[in-house]
Amino acid sequence: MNVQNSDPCCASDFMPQDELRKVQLTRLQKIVRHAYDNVEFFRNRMNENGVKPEDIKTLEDIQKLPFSKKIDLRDTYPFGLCAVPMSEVVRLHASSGTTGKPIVVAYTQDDLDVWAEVMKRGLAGCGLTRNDIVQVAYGYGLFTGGLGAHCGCEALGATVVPASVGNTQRQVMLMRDFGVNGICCTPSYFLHLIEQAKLSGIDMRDLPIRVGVFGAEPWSQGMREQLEKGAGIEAFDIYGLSEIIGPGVAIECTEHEGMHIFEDHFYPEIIDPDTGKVLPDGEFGELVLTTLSKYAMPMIRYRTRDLTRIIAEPCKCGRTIRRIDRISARSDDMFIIRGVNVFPSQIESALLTVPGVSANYLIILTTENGMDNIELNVEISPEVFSDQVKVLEDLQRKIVKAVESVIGLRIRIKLVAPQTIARSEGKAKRVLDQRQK
Ligand code: DLL
Repeated sequence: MNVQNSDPCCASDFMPQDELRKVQLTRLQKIVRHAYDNVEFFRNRMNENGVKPEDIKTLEDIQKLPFSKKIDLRDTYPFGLCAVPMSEVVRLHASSGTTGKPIVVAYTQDDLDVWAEVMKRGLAGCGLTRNDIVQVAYGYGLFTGGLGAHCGCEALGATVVPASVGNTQRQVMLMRDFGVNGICCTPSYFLHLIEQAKLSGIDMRDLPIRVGVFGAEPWSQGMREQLEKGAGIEAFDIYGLSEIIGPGVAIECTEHEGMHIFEDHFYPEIIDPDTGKVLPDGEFGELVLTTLSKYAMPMIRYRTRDLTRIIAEPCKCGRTIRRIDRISARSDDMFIIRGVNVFPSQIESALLTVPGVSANYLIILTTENGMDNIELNVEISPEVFSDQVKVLEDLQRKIVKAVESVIGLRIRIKLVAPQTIARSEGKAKRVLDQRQK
């Protein structure tokens, strides 16, 4: 049975736009009132900006509200942004963060139901059904990836294999022995699974797996091709962040032309990251999200730091909810080398246009004679590695050229032996910053 047609919760994906806008406005007014009445931080910020919940009369009025940022979650650690008594909170998650304290997020049972609903709608849109067996290889625990995907699979009625991360050989064995059809994990971890399977004599293309739901980190079109070809699957991009709910804020459909954002629960805006000005649909900028139906920890105009654009044109799949483009980068991932702004994701997309190169790479930043320097370490396949020097030099030259054409800088490339760059089980570490601060 087709879940999209039979399930009323998936019908929200196809709601007429004017109806959707009405739902959004009602929910926005309610959540702004809830945040104002119950969270001192939001009340103070709104008072400082001279705006009250009753000033939200149209969706455009959202622009009167102040932004919130990650630092606000840090400053109010752990429960300062909670809008309900702890007796209503049934789950906590946390995002590790690279420095200092983690940020904590809380959910009521209704919030968890919304999360499971959006994940279910998303997985159904990837063509998964209750007849599928889905392995969840995102980390379970404080990270939202594992449990978020897990509850979505259960809501869909699929059979979940809660493998979590790690023990790669066992993951491959489970995939083979259980006849797994779908997998949820980071794209870099799936690449690792394909490699490990190959080392133990298993070709993933021979297994029943047909759908991969990959997210939690940026990944390029080149990476998609490697995953799809390497495992004989269809790969779907899924986006989300702990502060908003976890995975399931937006996800691709089978058209693969951007990710449908579950607008009835998360209200998107794109702003110019420097001025804070709201940009029209279609223009690239920073994604700002407002949770419309999350009550334990509502987020009002949360600046995600993720760079993308809204695609408002109707999708061929018939869903009326708008799309966001692939997350091209996080504004705080950017580094400046010799005066040029560079994003790791630009390097990945350039690198993977070169045939014979794997998506295992590491960008190393150092300081040489007081100047910032960049070196790209690229792992190559065993066949290429044993080739003549001339072949390797040729490959190196091609990479230099491909990267230069995208970032405008000639950078040093080092080809390294197979299996020498550390694999990650969760989000891949693409940049090693050894610069003297
Ligand atoms: O990574 C939630 C998640 C889990 C999403 C599993 C998808 C799948 P955080 O640890 O809070 O939550 O990290 C959120 O990861 O702001 C983006 O910068 C990045 N990110 C998440 N999904 C994508 C994606 C989870 N599909 C941060 N493409 C976000 C690019 C992504 N970046």
